[in-house]
Amino acid sequence: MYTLYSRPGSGGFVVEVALTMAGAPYEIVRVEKASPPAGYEKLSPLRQVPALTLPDGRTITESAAICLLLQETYPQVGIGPAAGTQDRPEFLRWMFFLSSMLYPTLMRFFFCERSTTDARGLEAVKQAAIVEADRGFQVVDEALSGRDWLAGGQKSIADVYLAMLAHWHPVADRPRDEWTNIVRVCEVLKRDPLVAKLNEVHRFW
Ligand SMILES: N[C@@H](CCC(=O)N[C@@H](CS)C(=O)NCC(=O)O)C(=O)O
Repeated sequence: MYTLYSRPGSGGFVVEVALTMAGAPYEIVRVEKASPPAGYEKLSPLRQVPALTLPDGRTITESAAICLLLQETYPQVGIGPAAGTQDRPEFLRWMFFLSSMLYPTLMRFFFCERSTTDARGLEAVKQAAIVEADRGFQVVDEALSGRDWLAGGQKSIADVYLAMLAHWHPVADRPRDEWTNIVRVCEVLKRDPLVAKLNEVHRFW
């Protein structure tokens, strides 16, 4: 049994999609931002979600690492291309681009007070975060030009990860209209029954 620490609208969404694709047994512990469970920092030192307790009792954080681990554990369910296959390098590239470039840039907007000691500088931090996030989304949008999915010919958890991040965009709460390729991928994912079902709780769209 896996235990997923999460809350609606958070990065726990992409892990929940991966666990559900895998058909893995899991329970969800809801972690409120303002009041995480006592001792939660022992599981997630930054007190962030998602965190995943594995069947052997260890807990790991980092959404991309968790998704890659689930892909390795359940290689046949379409979470992503397996190690050694043609599409694996792109899968890894985009998983890390999303988690190491776009995710923290978006969080810089929402937690702007962590990026300056100058209270008068908060708005500038937010505006710079939007510009930088837009730069990242533009890169992804161009990469999707002429192709259906981020990693090769098949949908993967990287596409779900992208849709989640795109709906955190602080200006529109959705991908900007000009990112037509990202919008297209999101529209297809919205019709995916599994993604749509989990979105009923997470409400990204
Ligand atoms: N690098 C982490 C980032 C996780 C993260 O920033 N989670 C947000 C929710 S989407 C959070 O819990 N923020 C609360 C905080 O940072 O205090 C990951 O990829 O899992």
